[in-house]
Amino acid sequence: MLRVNRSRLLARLDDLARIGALEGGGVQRLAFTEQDLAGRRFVEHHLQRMDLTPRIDAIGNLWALRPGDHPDAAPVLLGSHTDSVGRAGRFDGSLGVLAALEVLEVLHENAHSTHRPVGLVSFVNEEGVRFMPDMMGSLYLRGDLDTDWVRAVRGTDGTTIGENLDKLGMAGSEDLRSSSVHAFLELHIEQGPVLEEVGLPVAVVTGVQGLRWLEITLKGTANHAGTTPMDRRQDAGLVAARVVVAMRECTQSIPGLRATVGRLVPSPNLINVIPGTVELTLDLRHPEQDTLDHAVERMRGTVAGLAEAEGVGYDIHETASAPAVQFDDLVVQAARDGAAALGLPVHELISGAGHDAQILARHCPSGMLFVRSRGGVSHNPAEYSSPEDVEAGANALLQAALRLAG
Ligand code: HGY
Ligand code: MN
Ligand code: MN
Repeated sequence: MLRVNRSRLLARLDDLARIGALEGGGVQRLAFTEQDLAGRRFVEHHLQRMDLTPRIDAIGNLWALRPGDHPDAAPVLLGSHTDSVGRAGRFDGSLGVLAALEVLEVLHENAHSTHRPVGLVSFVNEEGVRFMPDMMGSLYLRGDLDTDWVRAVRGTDGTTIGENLDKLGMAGSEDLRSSSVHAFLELHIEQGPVLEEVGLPVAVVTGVQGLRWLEITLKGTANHAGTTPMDRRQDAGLVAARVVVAMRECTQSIPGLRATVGRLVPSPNLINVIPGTVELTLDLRHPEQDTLDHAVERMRGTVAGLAEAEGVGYDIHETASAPAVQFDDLVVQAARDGAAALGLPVHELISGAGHDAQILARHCPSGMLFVRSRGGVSHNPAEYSSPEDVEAGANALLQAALRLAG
């Protein structure tokens, strides 16, 4: 039975973690930066070593196919993303792309033929922390976003994606949006506590919960902290604080809802000035789409009520919406069979984090495999999966891919 080369995969994870390595640990490869491009170039280099042709589309997605016996058969794609959040670990996204590369390497060095082409895809801007929405590369690849719209997106630093693509020379000329795909399978770290709790290394993911992001601007009146009477303030900071509390209370009345205010930026952010404006973000998630939509409507109303009570203006706009999905049984079963072939007991769960597979799922049969995360920690330099678990996950990916590719 074909097996991945564990030391090669671990060495590649080390190599990629050096690209964008931060002082004091962790990695930063924000989308559409030099580090992001260097990460993609690292993968391209290893594809070229196997005589596989990296194809880059207009916003920087990477795609490469290893031919199968039937070249006109729709390919099986494996992959994930190599962009990261601001101070990231070394596994989020990277594991899925490098495990996909490892699968291609094993097929290549064993001259193993498959019925269908097997390919690697590395999606640009999965994290969406600098340019929203997240999962942008897979949304684009599926035809949901057009090129000009993406190029015009302005990031948290004020620049547009187009400016960054052009400055870095990061865009390609391929158009992959009409390419048909037989199945997409993504290996990813769990980023949560479940596998550690059940004591298993690998999970078969049966779906992904829905996600909706709101960006809120509260508009009060900046004023003097000492001279402004308490009953004459339009304090955007007070409203922001009440919104955070209201979010938490909303989760207590809607079981399964996860709500996060990850970004909260007062302005002018000075000790003796009442905040004139506050920018904050709501990240709402739930496995059932209609419950998620209800929670979003409820939070919109709550923000409006809290702002009006303080005479504070507000703008609310949605920056991301990834629907809850159930993965296709074709891919879920291949993942189960792949793990079973290895004698690997697996747990089945729904993903709490958003993933490119969630977007691809409306384009082609898609699915995921998870690898255990120590302490359930992610989006943090302390993110860690053991060499044994990484190997088990990559072998399950290999075996599942062989079943899907025939
Ligand atoms: O936000 C997410 O769930 C993913 O990490 N982009
Ligand atoms: Mn990820
Ligand atoms: Mn992530």
